[in-house]
Amino acid sequence: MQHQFPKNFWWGSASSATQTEGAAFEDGKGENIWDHWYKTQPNRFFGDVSATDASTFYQHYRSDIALMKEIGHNSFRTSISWSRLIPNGCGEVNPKAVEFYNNVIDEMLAQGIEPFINLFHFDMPMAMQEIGGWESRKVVEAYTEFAATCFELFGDRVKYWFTFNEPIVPVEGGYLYDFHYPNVVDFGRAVTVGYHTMLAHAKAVAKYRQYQQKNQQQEGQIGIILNLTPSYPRSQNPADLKAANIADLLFNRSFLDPSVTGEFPQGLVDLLTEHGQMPVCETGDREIIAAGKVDILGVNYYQPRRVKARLTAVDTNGPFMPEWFFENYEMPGRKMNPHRGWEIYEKGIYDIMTNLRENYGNIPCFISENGMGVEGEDKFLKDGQIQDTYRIEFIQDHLSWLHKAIQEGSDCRGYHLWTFIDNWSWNNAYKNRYGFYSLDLATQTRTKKLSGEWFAEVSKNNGF
Ligand code: BGP
Repeated sequence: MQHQFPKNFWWGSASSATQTEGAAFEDGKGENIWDHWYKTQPNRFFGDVSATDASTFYQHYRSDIALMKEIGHNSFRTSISWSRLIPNGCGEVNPKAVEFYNNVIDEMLAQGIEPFINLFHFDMPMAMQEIGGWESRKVVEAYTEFAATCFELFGDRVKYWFTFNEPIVPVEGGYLYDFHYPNVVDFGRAVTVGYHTMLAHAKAVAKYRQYQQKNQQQEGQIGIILNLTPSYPRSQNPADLKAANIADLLFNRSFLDPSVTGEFPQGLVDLLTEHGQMPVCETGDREIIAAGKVDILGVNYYQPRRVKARLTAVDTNGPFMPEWFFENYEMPGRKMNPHRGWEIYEKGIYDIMTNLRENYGNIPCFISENGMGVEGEDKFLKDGQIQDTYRIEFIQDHLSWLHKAIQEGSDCRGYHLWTFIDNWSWNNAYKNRYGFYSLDLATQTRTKKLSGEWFAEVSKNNGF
């Protein structure tokens, strides 16, 4: 065995409620922004496919959990749909949802699979969006109550909680780059959304601390899941370094620093102040954020961000955007995933771990998403099975770098692939397939890919 991982390493995968449950309009679930947006603009979704039916986890959770076990999962992350649990975002709790999530959690535990539960994966209840979404402090309060409700209902069994998955993505998608509802392009509003998300995170952490005290639950942990895409400068030229530093401040450190150290980076505050983009901060916010430090960090990593100093002058008539400070850089000869159009840079995972070890007190962490999307994966079908050797290689190469980081002292406790069964993915719907199991959309049949068989061995041997 070349790569032996630490004892009790978490082997599993990740998904989210909206992307897997389906039953979007059943059993009292309220509408979320995805249900709403699809109704108004179905063409914004690949193949006009909505999340309404997703991959039917709502019906098939029991057999799906058995499939997890079959390929060696000892842990699995999904989320609780806010609009399923509390259809209007605040107020009444939906008993059918309580029953469903109880069943899922109990079944996972019965199968020896540790549930990792996330509270927000891009799926704002529509009733909350209508009153301003993350631009509104009322929504921050509603989310905090939703989180507290989840701790009360499920905290006796769930020991790993996460407040948000990739909180920067709704900021980018919904308020800067037009790939999430509400399709706003406004930097100031984007900053407010990010700031309020961070407040909501910290308030949920505070609720969990209260819950722990009240119930003497010492062993539970709460964290956040961040997509820590490293920003690599084109060169060591000071202008390129500055460009990379600003991209890092805006897209990584905006959430990483407050989650781990309890404070926003001064460089970010200076940048926003200089450009008149600071959000409205209220008295007491700083203390709330300082108390929101996490126990554990989930790290999502798919591809690096490469940037260079801008080559052209900014058009000051256009909206103020992050790209005023940098341009994306296409490094010649970069290794690509030709099936998804993303760069593959395995060492990125090691660089993230090193950064966390050296600059963030070696916070306990795990890889909460990593994976390889493949469009048209059917072309690799042979004898009824997807022969995804490219995915095995992809995982192996990333795990090798992760292993090296662990050997050098990084406190990384697990690896979750995105994803378990090919699932629905926001704008891309079923375009890119990521799962250990392939999904036949017409029949909902799940079939183990070669990577699923391979992963079962890795988990059994705790390495490869
Ligand atoms: C991550 C998200 C997941 C999933 C994944 C794949 O950023 O957390 O929810 O969507 O990306 O994305 P895609 O299908 O667009 O390749």
